[in-house]
Amino acid sequence: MNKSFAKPVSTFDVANIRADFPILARTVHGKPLVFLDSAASAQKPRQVIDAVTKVYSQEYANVHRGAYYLSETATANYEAAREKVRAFINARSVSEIVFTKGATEAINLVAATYGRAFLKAGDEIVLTAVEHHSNIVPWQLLRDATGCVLRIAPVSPDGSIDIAEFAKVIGPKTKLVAIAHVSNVLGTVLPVREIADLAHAVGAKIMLDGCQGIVHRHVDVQDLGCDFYVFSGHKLYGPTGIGVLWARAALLDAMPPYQGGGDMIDTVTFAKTTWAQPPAKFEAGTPPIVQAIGLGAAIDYLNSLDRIAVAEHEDALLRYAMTRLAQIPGVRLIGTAPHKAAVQSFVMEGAHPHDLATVLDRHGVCVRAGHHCAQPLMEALGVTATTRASFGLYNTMEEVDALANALVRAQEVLL
Ligand code: C6P
Repeated sequence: MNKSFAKPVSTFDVANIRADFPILARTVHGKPLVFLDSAASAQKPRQVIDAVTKVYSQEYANVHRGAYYLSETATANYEAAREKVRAFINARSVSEIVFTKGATEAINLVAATYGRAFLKAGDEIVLTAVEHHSNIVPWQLLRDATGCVLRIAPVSPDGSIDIAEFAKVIGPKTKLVAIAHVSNVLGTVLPVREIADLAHAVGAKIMLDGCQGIVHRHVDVQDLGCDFYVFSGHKLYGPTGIGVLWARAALLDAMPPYQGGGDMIDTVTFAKTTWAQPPAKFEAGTPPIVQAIGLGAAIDYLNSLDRIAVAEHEDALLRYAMTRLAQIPGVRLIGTAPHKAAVQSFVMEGAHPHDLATVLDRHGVCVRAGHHCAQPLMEALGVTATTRASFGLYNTMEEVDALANALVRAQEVLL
């Protein structure tokens, strides 16, 4: 390693944190695991693994259906998880928290219910060029069904969203703005509060895709001024198969159900069915019980930490990574906006991102390569693919060094 790199010292006790994540102790291809793909899915702390094991081994039953002790316990734990989510994002009421199987399902829910009920031909939905496919395709399905129009706010070459450019695509026909809180490819933190004000000024609603945002930023849905906020549990150190849709109570009241089935009804006859109140109205069938409880455990875990120190640690990792990567000849950083969370894409001259990721893997370094489910963004940036390193609270400066060193070694192999 080049000794001239001044490695920042973090006061955050990352060694203690790492001890909570059993998988980080393993090796890959005989090398210590360097996991730099948390934006795709984060690793799980022992506290979450234990909570899930405890439910399955001692407290498991279906929820909202049984009059017996185990079912009542499972129901209480499931609903306690809802309250944990409510408090975590400062929603006004638990009835505003809908459990889904992930952010993707939550966005589809909003498009299929709010969208179909309240948008008509000619109405406009504003997205940005940085969106993940999960925040593009559901709106295209809605466009094809209703004749509404998609308008796209551009991304600047550094990966930022210019508020003046954004203002140009919002107008009297805008009914909905649906944007990422934080870009999964670039790490850009979008100016969501300002955009929410622009949306509301023309009477539009705003949905934030918080998949990456909730991991790296404190989220207060009331402060953000949004109308819908969605995220997935698995990126927040919780299990897969659980996501959250938060929406203002009045919106959930007005929206028709998404799916029909058990638990979402008030009364059913063959002639007519009436709906349960939200959130049950949107949770048809047996819900992801254990996954929701696991998400609650992940939130407990995060609440047990100094989240400001966590954010500072992640920001320090990002700054160090940006410095180290930028100093490797032939490496170009993709995404250098002033406001960024701990996600860094890059390209290496002469090396395909997939080949690079494969070589890095041989060094134990896990990164994602490809279009990152954001093909329109790749086109806007003039690249076909990038390699992406994304950092979680358990990553270390030494792992940034491991990435940089492996990249230099990869150059020797690939170029
Ligand atoms: N991005 C990534 O590697 P799901 O798959 O429903 O949990 O999340 C979809 C999604 C939506 N919006 C954003 C901003 C996201 O980052 C993701 C998931 C992962 O970047 C997997 S493609």
